[in-house]
Amino acid sequence: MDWDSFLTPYKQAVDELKVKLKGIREQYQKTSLHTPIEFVTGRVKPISSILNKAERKQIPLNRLGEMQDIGGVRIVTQFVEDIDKVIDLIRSRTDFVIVSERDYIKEKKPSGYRSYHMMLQYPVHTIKGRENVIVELQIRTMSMNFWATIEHSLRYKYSGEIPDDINMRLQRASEAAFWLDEEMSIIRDEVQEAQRIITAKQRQNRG
Ligand code: 0O2
Repeated sequence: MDWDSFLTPYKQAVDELKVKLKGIREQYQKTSLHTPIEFVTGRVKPISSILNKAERKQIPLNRLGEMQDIGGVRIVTQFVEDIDKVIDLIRSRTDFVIVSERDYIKEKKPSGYRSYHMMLQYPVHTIKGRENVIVELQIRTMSMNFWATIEHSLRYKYSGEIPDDINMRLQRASEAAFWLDEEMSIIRDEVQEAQRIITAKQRQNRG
């Protein structure tokens, strides 16, 4: 298996998408608008993880292109409402095709995992010509990301067999993360409302 030539288009796709998505954030930062993108990360799945997953999902090596998260990009937002804004921004793009979407926020995974996933078919131009690769875009809040990052490293530590008591605590932590997202949105709405009242009063006093 020539891993280098197999993974090169994925690396290019991830790198290009990161630049483009960070560009959106920078454009927002130049305005007075709230930026729906807090930060962007991306990675190409390590070969050992590709092989593990291929074995788990019984994908033969000559069909690895079917694995949809070899290239992965993540957008992390401050608020849950920002996720819808980001989804709209992604849907309006013409430089890639959205192949499928999975809403693990409306329906969280049994583990407690919440995130919005979009599978993008992204064209890269290599010296061998144009090639379409699938990149998994994950969109989640900072709170969802906090939970998923810790749960992911625990799952790795316990080789996928997380003890029942830890699993239960992770479920509770997932509910706490959900509550935190809701609370932060309410606080933001109240601050914005207070700001509107203050601005309106200032205008009245001036006029
Ligand atoms: P990595 O590279 O280590 O992040 P499935 O078999 O249904 O669980 P599938 O069909 O491959 O997974 O697709 P799905 O559900 O979109 O999951 C792909 C990626 O989503 C995972 O990659 C994780 O990054 C994330 N994810 C999905 N479920 C969970 C979860 O319960 N907890 C956490 N922390 N992340 C999750 P990998 O395979 O873990 O690889």
